[in-house]
Amino acid sequence: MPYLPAADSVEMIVIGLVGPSHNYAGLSLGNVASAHNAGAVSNPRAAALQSLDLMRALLGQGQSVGILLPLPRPRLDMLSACGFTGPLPQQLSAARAQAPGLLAAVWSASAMWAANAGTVSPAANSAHGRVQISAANLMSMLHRSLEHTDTSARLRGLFGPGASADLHSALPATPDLSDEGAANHMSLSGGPGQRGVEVFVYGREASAPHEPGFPARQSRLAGEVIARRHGLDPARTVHLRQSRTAIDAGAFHNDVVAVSCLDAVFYHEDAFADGPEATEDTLRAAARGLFTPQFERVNRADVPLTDAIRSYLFNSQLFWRPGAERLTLLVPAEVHETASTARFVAGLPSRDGPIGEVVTVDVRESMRNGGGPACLRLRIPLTGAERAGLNPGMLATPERLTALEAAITATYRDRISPEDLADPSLVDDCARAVAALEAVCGG
Ligand code: SUG
Repeated sequence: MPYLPAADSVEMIVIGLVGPSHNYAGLSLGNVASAHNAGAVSNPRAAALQSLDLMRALLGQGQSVGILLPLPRPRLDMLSACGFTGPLPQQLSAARAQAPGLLAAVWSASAMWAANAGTVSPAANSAHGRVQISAANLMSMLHRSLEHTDTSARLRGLFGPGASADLHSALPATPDLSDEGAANHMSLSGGPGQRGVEVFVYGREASAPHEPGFPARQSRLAGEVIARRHGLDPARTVHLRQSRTAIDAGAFHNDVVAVSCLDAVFYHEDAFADGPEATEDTLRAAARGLFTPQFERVNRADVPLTDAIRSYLFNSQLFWRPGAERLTLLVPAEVHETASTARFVAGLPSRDGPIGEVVTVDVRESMRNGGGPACLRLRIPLTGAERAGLNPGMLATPERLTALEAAITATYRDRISPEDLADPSLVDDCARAVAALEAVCGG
């Protein structure tokens, strides 16, 4: 049976367009790819063109695609606030000599990972009767904590003046309220736009002593606060803890080991602290009377956790093509380069599960920073009327993507090395590139 959308609901997939300062600074402790590629030379032009290819692939699958433009970088105001003042060349070279991590943070193009832009609750789940979006404070990493003000402005631009969603600002930036957005959130339902269950995934309790191992970024309290603010029904809201095993293996976000769409959860058996049986029971109980969740659970005997994290099997996009009976999994090309995950996806459509089709994309530049297809997107469920109110310039069409491609080819550099972050001419180049993109999309 195909899924039945309520109120002509469609899911808009907002894709982060990689910015012109994309680089490999190794800023994210606990993110294995970020650490591994620290200091490598990036190719921002190739990275941005890969985001356009991702958008084209989704359009080709009948999806509605929104564009999240890159943020202006570097944040020179932040350098000044940290005492690096004076003429630009001096400001940059002093920061490079005295605080290279801070310099890299103000240049980071990390806003490309739209899954961390915020947490989205469908209108059907909210007592407020409108789509709810809370910007994420991303306070656990300095470079990411600089995103939410500008990202919020981009989201307001997407919705336009008569916004059909409630856009909430980020929670106060304190460890007890550390929030990573949709990367640690799953929204389950029996069909697009239908009332469902929201799952917040946390790595630690607020104010608990720091555990040894990689940082647990999300606090439980942050999920509880967002659920309350979004007007969610506590009986249909679940808080799950990430397993320490998954975090220490490199699952710095839950979406590295689990992804969901509609009634389906595709996940690794080591993802959650409660273990797979109890986790599935919890989700079934929360969904009772609304829908029956389907689970595509991957056992470590078939795919060891290290292979899942190296290949980013679960950081795939899982979506529904209108009219289809089963879901489509859009995987990063790296999935085919690890034997266990290649074998698993080859056999996936013939399993009797919720996923009927696998398609592949190349987002290698983002992957080398630890950002796969699921990281690059934020899903926003909207009715047809809500979608009609969006700023049309921010919606992907073949023509707009062609215009963006021309702007990227004309303005983006094709290499950035760590030394380039002290180059004043890169400041101008990046400003020109972002302005060219804004001109295509109307700001
Ligand atoms: O926060 N990488 C990002 C990757 C975010 C992926 N998003 C999701 N899982 N939804 C992060 O760790 C790397 C930056 C650097 O190495 O320069 C970085 O920020």
